[in-house]
Amino acid sequence: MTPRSSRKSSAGNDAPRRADLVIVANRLPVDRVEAEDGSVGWRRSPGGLVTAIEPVMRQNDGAWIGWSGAADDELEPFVDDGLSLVPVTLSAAEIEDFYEGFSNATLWPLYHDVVAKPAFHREWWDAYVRVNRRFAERAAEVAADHATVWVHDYQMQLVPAMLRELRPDLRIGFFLHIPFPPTELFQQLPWRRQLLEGLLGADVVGFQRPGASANFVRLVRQRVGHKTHRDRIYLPDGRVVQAGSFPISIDTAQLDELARSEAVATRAKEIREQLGDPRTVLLGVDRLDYTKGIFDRLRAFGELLEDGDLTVGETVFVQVATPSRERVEQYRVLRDEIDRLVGRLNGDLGEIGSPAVHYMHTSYPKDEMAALFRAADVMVVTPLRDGMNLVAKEYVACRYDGDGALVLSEFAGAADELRQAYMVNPYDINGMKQTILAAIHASPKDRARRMKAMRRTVREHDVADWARQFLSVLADAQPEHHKHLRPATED
Ligand code: GDG
Repeated sequence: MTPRSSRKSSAGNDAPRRADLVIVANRLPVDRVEAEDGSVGWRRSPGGLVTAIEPVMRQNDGAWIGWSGAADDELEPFVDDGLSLVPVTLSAAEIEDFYEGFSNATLWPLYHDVVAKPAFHREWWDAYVRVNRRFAERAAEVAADHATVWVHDYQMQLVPAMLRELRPDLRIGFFLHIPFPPTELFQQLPWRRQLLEGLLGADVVGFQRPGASANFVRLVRQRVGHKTHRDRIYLPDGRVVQAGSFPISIDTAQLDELARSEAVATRAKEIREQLGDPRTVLLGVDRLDYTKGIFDRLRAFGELLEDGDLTVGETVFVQVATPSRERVEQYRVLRDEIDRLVGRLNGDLGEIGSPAVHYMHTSYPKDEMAALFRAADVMVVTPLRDGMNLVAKEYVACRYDGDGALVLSEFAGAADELRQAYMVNPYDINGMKQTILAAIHASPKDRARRMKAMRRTVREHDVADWARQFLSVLADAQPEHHKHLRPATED
């Protein structure tokens, strides 16, 4: 991947001023890049979160607190392209216990319907508490009086309460990017009460879907014993915590523009040629994660070929699986399983020059992704459980031509909004096979009608809109002693 922009950091010289808006997330929004001359710079990581929050950060002297991604990185706060970044150091042992352990081998599977078995280890929990406290202390130092702090995701669930204890003057919001499980599953956690109390330090606790928000409120009532009314929680000290759903989105206009570019159009055409000009291109794009349903989706496709409903060469499946969490055991096992399945499908069903599945275990730049989206007749997004799934929305944003069909799991948050997709239950292989066939054989008119409606949805609700909505609900929370953020100005 070529760096989109790489700038030298100004470490040390530009310690951030105390900020009126502080973002707390596990990772900083930049990756370290080393130039050929050995000098170190930073490249903005791709991703909607930073794009969405950047304007309001700039308007409010915002600061972003997060980990650099490397072990034992002792970095001073620095300014990168006008954004104040405040690194938090993690030791190699903390990466193992807090990040790979409690975050990704306990919480991640538990919050995704236990599609893999969560592991519970007390030393992982201890590291989670320790690291959350470090983030909270950093936020307490950086936030100006009465500032707004927006805490993100499952790695940081104790930060709101820890921060409130240190700085009761702050307005604190929390947003969970992944699902929040039903009470029956959450109860398994030996530290269930501590996590709920951690979240209750926030004024607003946001989720992707209304069901997740309802799960949280119910759990607080049952486990912590607080009074609740609809999506409000009444704490004994008089504070009110507001829960709610804020479905995240993408930078629709930016993707639409990229997809329309000459370079992407040319590349999309080239991709189809390289695939042997098949009649139908099916595409999957996912982090290589067991929640994404890659295995069952490829199995369904293999059976369609075996049954004779589809023909190798005429129909191809392109699966991009971005490497992810490779040091976590369950991810290594999954990689082997997919490798074996793809090998079997291509060995049994492929022909010389025409493999059944084109499997790429790699990550691509944004413009290559846009070209793949444009080249694909059917996008297959079949997670077993997913907070939202941005890939589904990105596919829609790239199809300005009004063509293309989206096959979408009803267990992805995106299913609430992209209702005109071809919906599947990813556990039902026969149902998935039928729906994939229906998407392939749909009339251009039907595809265009569905795509038009879905495009309207992602145009009307983009990531900037998501950030605005969350921050405006947060701004209305407990107004009496808080400072108001300045809205982002349009430029
Ligand atoms: C979590 C939640 C929620 C993937 N491969 C490449 C690449 N990507 C980009 C996609 C998309 C993003 O990564 C993945 O986002 P998803 O939403 O699909 O999934 P998670 O990573 O699991 O994200 C999820 C999300 O947080 C936001 O709240 O929707 O439910 O699990 O943007 O395009 N981008 C590039 N090359 C790749 O190879 N450039």
